[in-house]
Amino acid sequence: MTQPRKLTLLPQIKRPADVRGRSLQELETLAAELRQVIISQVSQTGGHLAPNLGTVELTLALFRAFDLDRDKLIWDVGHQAYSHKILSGRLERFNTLRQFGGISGFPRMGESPYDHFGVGHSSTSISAGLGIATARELEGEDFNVVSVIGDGSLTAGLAFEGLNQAGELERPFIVVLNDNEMSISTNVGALSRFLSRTVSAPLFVRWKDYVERRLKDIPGIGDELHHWAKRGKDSFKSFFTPGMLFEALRFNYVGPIDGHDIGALVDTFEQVKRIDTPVLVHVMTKKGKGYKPAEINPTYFHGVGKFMPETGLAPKPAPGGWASYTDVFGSTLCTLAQRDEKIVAITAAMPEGTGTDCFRSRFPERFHDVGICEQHAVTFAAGMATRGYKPAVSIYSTFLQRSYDQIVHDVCLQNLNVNFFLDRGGLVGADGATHHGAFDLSFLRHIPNMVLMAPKDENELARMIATTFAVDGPSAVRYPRGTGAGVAVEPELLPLEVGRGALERSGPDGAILAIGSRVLPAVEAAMELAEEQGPDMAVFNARFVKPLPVEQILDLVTEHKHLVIVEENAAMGGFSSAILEVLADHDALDGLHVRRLGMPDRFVEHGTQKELRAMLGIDKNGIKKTVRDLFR
Ligand SMILES: Cc1ncc(C[n+]2csc(CCOP(=O)(O)OP(=O)(O)O)c2C)c(N)n1
Repeated sequence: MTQPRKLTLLPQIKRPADVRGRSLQELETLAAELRQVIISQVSQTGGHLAPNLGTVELTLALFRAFDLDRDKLIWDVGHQAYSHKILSGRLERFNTLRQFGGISGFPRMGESPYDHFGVGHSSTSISAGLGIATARELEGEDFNVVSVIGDGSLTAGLAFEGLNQAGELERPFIVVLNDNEMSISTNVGALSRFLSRTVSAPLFVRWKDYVERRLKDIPGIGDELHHWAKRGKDSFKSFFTPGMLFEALRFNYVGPIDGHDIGALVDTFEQVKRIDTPVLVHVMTKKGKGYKPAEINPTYFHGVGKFMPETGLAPKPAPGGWASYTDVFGSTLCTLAQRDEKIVAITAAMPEGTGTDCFRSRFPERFHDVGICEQHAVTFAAGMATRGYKPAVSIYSTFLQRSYDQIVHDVCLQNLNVNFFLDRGGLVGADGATHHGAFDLSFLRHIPNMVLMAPKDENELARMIATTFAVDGPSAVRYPRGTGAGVAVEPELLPLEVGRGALERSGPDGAILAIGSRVLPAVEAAMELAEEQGPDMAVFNARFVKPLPVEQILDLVTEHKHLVIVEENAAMGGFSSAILEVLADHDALDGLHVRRLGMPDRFVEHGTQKELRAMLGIDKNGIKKTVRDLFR
């Protein structure tokens, strides 16, 4: 990257209207300045880089062609909307991106009047946009609705459900397909092959150019024929291009258009906003555009931590850094799959994020990336399980929310041996409210047949993974984002006894009952309290949220009347609720003094995991404070 230049035009853009009327040259300058700001900011704080570099020109063209004080622009996932944020009055706050108290990494209603729909999870823009367009008709209003969606996000059923309804309703509605042939990794599936094959087919491109040129050359009638051929181009194209698919869904198809040619984009949007039926504009972009390291490795730079802008390299890791939970999961799964050929791995477009990329390399024939299709992933796994396979379904906690009915109806009701691995259980940090894994303990624990676990460290995670395959039925392990305590994984990978926890520490005054990522902070809290002559607390690691270690818990409360229960999940309906239910059912609540620590009944915003845990009082200091308060 060249030395940062002083921004000239960008600071003049205080609102979307300031982009309207700008010349092509000014738009090119704005594109360069946007890229400079985005690269510089993301290099300092981390964030989504490659998707945002790919949408700079697209965003400028949309802001130039549409009147965003009237028209509604809806982004999908929202991980490509940094230019949108900057151009809609957030340049000055952009240095607070994804930080505690700062602006979100995704569009958020409430953050700006130009964010018309909050996002973070994929494939919602078409349904949301169509809803807005439908409300517009009912109110007799007049504005354009533009939904932008990526080719990866288009693989989800939800996107097609939206297209299906839009085509039938025949309302004015513009969908922009931002096609970079990538999801986080290379996009997968037949649709993706269809989009890229037909667009780039050299035969089609040459044939189209040839026909157009020859028609023009015919003396006398050439121009007219050319005009008619152009008019018929949509139907002509539909035999060869993705237009075929979208026109079958009753969309007018326009494209493919070079998504980095601002002039062509502006012209196209100026035309399509006059069409009063659904239109799909197919735009080809390059992920990471304009920053070589991101163009070369768009998967790494999809969502990236701090890096050095000159080289794209990450700063040197601190010495002694240990493996992440994701890595432990990936390598343990591979070890177990080596021993048992019935184990297969399934991911929904996130091989790298879930750590299943190593499984992909070692057992390619047993690895399935199904696209951003969490619902399908679960029912697909259920189908494999009916034939004796042992699927490992690895999906971030927050995205598994999409699959609730499939887990209940297709897996648990039939008691199938499907094993769920929920990375990012609990607070995820900078991605914020849309991405925290706040609810998994609550939404999995009440489903019959499910076995549900959360590890305190890396070795316990590895043993829990082994336990899932030893259990003949559905099971789930949820584990946090990031690294653990640096505990070595024992090679035996012995399964745990189902429904049994472990007493981590004895203490006469009371008990802290903890699960997963909160066990070790609870132990530290108890040790420090004892050293400080405070209450001397036992710490019980439940390991299983379902089945709960009922006998052990009942034994604990015969000895201890002061309890603190702590989890990194919504306190409502989670681990502590489960314990209170058991105590009530056994008439064991009498004389107990209980405090529950967990995530509150409100959405938690972004910040570092450390900041958020401290804010919620579920870190070591928060646990100590609650224990002390309990004895006041
Ligand atoms: C339901 C859901 N599953 C998974 C993700 C994680 N995710 C974020 S962006 C992304 C890829 C999106 O691909 P595409 O729409 O083509 O956008 P691109 O990043 O290529 O610009 C994925 C899988 C998500 N945000 N939501």
